[in-house]
Amino acid sequence: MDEPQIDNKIRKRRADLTRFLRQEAEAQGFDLCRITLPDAIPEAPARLESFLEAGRHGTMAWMEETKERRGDPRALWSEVRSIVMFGMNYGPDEDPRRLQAQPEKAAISVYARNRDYHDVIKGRLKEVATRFAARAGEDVKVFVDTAPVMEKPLAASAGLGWQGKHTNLVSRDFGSWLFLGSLFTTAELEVDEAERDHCGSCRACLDACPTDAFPAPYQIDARRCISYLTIEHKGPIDRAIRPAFGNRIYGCDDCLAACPWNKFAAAAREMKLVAREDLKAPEIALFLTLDDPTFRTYFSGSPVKRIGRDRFVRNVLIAAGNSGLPDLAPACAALLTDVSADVRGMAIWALSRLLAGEDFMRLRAEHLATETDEHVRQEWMTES
Ligand code: B12
Repeated sequence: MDEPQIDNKIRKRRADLTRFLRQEAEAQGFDLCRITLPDAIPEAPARLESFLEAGRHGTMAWMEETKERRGDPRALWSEVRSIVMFGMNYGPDEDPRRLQAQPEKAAISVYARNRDYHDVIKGRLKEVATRFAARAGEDVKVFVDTAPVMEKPLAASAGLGWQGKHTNLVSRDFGSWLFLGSLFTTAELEVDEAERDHCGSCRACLDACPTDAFPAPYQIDARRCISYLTIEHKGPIDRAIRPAFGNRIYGCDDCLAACPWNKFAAAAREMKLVAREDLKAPEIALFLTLDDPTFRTYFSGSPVKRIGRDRFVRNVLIAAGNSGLPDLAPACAALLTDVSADVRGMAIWALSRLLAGEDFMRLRAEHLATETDEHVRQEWMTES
């Protein structure tokens, strides 16, 4: 065969494999599937480095530990030749911010209202990967969220959308409600074009953040993000920021929900990731009574289960404290003797906001003398 014939053969194989891949992605229910190259995000390592240097990752030490691999897909897998990025729309039925007007309810962010999306997406990606590997005779690896892969810049370079000012990927068709996943392969595929930024002068997401977590457009300080504080952060939460949580007990959707591009998500949506009815607007009162076994049963298969009962109840107590509902006080008081210091500490804070001064002081007189944890003692002392 002469040179042009070889070129044609290679081009045809690339086109065939790419078409096959897109068909498989569609069959598995992915809304977007586009391809980029491993060297397509040259600016990402330096941006990741400055994020880490500023300490904006908080206690997520794994981000620092994996930064070389995270910043460069070839450092993660040297043989990778193409990266396929997948997007799945999870747009909600209604604006999740509406729940904020109901102080007796607890707000769980939209992505966590059903099965763990890691499991859902990984299962589907594995299906695509198995069929693709068999067809192409090439190696593949699939990643969702937890691997050291910078999914957002890669998705932007593949043209799924662009990184919005809230730093997440925004799509013209699905707005800000997209989960991402990736397939790395040794196969050569047809590469797609990057999408350009369509945020313009809009700053709705930045202004919507209840805790001012964006030091600048396109940059986040995770340490101030309610998503980080309720999910990733262990231990006590800074007192000054607690009131801004409102009734958000797991994650936060405000920056996503404010995005004007979401109007297309509603139009494009098929009901794929349906929320569990009992997680759409659950009662704070119910969650205050969860012990470890009931928590595990209630959140079986849900991403919420990952944070464990103690951190979860800590978050629920913040919502109780913010509710202004004295009816919740007895359930909070029952947690003053909880085995978890985080729970006891936050129960004190909630009660300081729900009870009259003298009632609070009575509880303090009852519990402070026997309290041994330094943080919890501080909670009692600060409220005096
Ligand atoms: C760590 C992490 C978090 C942290 C930190 C968030 C963050 N923005 O990094 C916390 C716990 C706060 C978090 C929260 C959430 N997360 Co999260 N998270 C991740 C994770 C594991 C890594 C992200 C990362 O690498 N961060 C490091 C920083 C440095 O990277 P970056 O955000 O891309 O930073 C870029 C910008 O700063 C940018 N930049 C800097 N300067 C400038 C200037 C210009 C002009 C431009 C254009 C860009 C730019 O360059 C950097 C590199 O690209 C990814 C999964 C993954 N493996 O990628 C999911 C992921 C980003 N999370 C996701 C989701 C859904 C959420 C939440 C919505 C969950 C919720 N409802 O509570 C919130 C959203 C909060 C927010 N606004 O980001 C999705 C986002 C999907 C999407 N459409 O983009 C991902 C991709 C998971 C997934 N597989 O679907 N998350």
